[in-house]
Amino acid sequence: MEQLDTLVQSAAADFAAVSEPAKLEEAKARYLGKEGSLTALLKGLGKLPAEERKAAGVAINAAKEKVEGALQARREALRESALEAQLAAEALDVTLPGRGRGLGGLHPVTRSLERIEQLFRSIGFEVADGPEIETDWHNFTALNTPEKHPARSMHDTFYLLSDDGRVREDVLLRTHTSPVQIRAMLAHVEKYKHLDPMPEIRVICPGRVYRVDSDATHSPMFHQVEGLWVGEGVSFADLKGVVADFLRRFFESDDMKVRFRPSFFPFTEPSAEIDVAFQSGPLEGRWLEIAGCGMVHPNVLRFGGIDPERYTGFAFGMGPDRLTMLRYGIGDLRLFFDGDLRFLSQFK
Ligand code: 2U9
Repeated sequence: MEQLDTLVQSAAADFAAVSEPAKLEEAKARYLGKEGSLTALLKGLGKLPAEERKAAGVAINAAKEKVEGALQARREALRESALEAQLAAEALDVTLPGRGRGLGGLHPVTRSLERIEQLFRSIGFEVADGPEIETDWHNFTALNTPEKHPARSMHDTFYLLSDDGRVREDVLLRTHTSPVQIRAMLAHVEKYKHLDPMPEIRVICPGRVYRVDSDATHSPMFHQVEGLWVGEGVSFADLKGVVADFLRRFFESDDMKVRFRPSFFPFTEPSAEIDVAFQSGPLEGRWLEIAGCGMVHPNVLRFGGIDPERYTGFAFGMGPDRLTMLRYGIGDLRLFFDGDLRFLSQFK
């Protein structure tokens, strides 16, 4: 009997000592398994003298029941503590503040475009847009670009395909936003043909343009803003004033130097490149080419339905991608179009 009490105590202690269900089952086997000590005692009953057998059987079975009871109690205790641990691990603190969705922001080039539009609106310009798929007439012919000009080649311009898969020569992805200005002139003339003199045209055309070109400073899709001011007596002096004033306001740099260098474009005559030099900062003193401009060529005015003997106008074109790179000190144009949030989120 004493031996049985010790065995029951030892089993209870073994069960209490384990904290994993698998180990508990191993401990159980040591007492109740095929080779277990209680099982061995039960097997040995047959060898006892008949008069002892009954009492011993009762005692061993009582001990077995106690061991089984202790085992069951430990199983339940382990199951409960596992459940408690799980509940504690999965607990939600509903009083914590929400994580929120994170605020988006405007793309740096969009910010520049909005800034450019705002600055030109402040001096009486309207903002116009037009199709990105253009006709060869609006994109080249009306802009005085000769039939064999290299800009028209498939090397430089994306042409569209016809239904039978052949390259069409009359429809293309616009290579500049100039066709929007042609459309603006034609619409303006149509609208005001009964007025003499015709009201002035003052318009800027921001948007996406496409050329066959791709490296660190060229992307097959990029942005342009072109401007046009047509009226009686509009001169190159007006052009210089408007553009230089715009650039100084855009870069928030009153003392920025601006110079006009003679150049050539088919759609303007005379034509000029516009360079700027900052008086401070990392690019201090270096002349940077930033835009092109000129007096609208008489042929182009005529294509727009305007009499070049009576009206004159100036036009300019610039790349907001490049303006944005300069404004923020960005070295690689491709960062604008990769969609990498590590770059973009800096502009929020
Ligand atoms: C009409 C008449 C004239 C627009 C012009 C430029 C000069 C020019 C480039 C600057 C950098 C394009 O973005 S860029 O790659 N543009 O140099 N653009 S004059 O002249 C026009 C436009 C429309 C009807």
